[in-house]
Amino acid sequence: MAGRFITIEGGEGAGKSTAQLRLRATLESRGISVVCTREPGGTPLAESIRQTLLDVEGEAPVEMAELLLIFASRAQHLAKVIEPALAAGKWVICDRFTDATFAYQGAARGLSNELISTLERLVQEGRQPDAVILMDLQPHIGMERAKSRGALDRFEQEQHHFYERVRSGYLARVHENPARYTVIDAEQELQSVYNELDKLADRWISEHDR
Ligand code: T5A
Repeated sequence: MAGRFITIEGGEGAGKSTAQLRLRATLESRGISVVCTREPGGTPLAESIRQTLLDVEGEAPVEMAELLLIFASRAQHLAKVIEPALAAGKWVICDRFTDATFAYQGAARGLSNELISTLERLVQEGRQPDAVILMDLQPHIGMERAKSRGALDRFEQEQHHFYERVRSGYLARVHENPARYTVIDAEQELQSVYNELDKLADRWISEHDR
């Protein structure tokens, strides 16, 4: 049976990695083989691109270079990790994917959706997530969480309005295609978030078994 491709999205410190760990534990406890990965990153080459993108010391890429680096890392990640895992029947849970590109490079940096869609078609060749979870919260709450963890990366040093545009960009995508997304209120206490994730995992498993 083919695998399932699930992506987790949201602003800085929204709880994506925490949600990924919970989903993994829940799915594995039901006997599902899970691969957890992230973007940018997921392979040695893609992780080195991630380093370049997040580095606060080096030369900052211009918007177009940033976009192309993200899609270069995505091409590598798809070919080396995501597609082989899905072909082997595994469930792939990816911390961020192309919705992040529309939110960050599109809505926040101002590059056009048309340009991003063109690269999406070229690089992904039709591959889309089977489900997207959006961890939604007010940006200042996410930034407080991110700051409490230590040094901030290049994206975490943007101004407040940048994160507001990221959030609006995500919510606009949900509005355009609600069936694709499950929006989770990421301001809730962690146990409530876990309860929602567990219910979601149950639903996916029953859909998959049909
Ligand atoms: N990027 C990425 C683009 O610009 N374009 C793209 O196409 C892609 C793919 C790095 C950057 O890359 C950019 C955007 C990003 O800035 P990243 O490392 O995935 O991507 O981004 P971050 O958001 O910085 O990841 P974080 O690891 O900081 O945040 P998470 O994973 O959302 O949050 P998490 O789970 O680590 O939680 C943060 C803290 O909050 C606590 C956790 O315990 C942790 O301490 N927490 C909660 N506390 C209270 N209540 C809750 N409900 C909580 N949930 C979590």
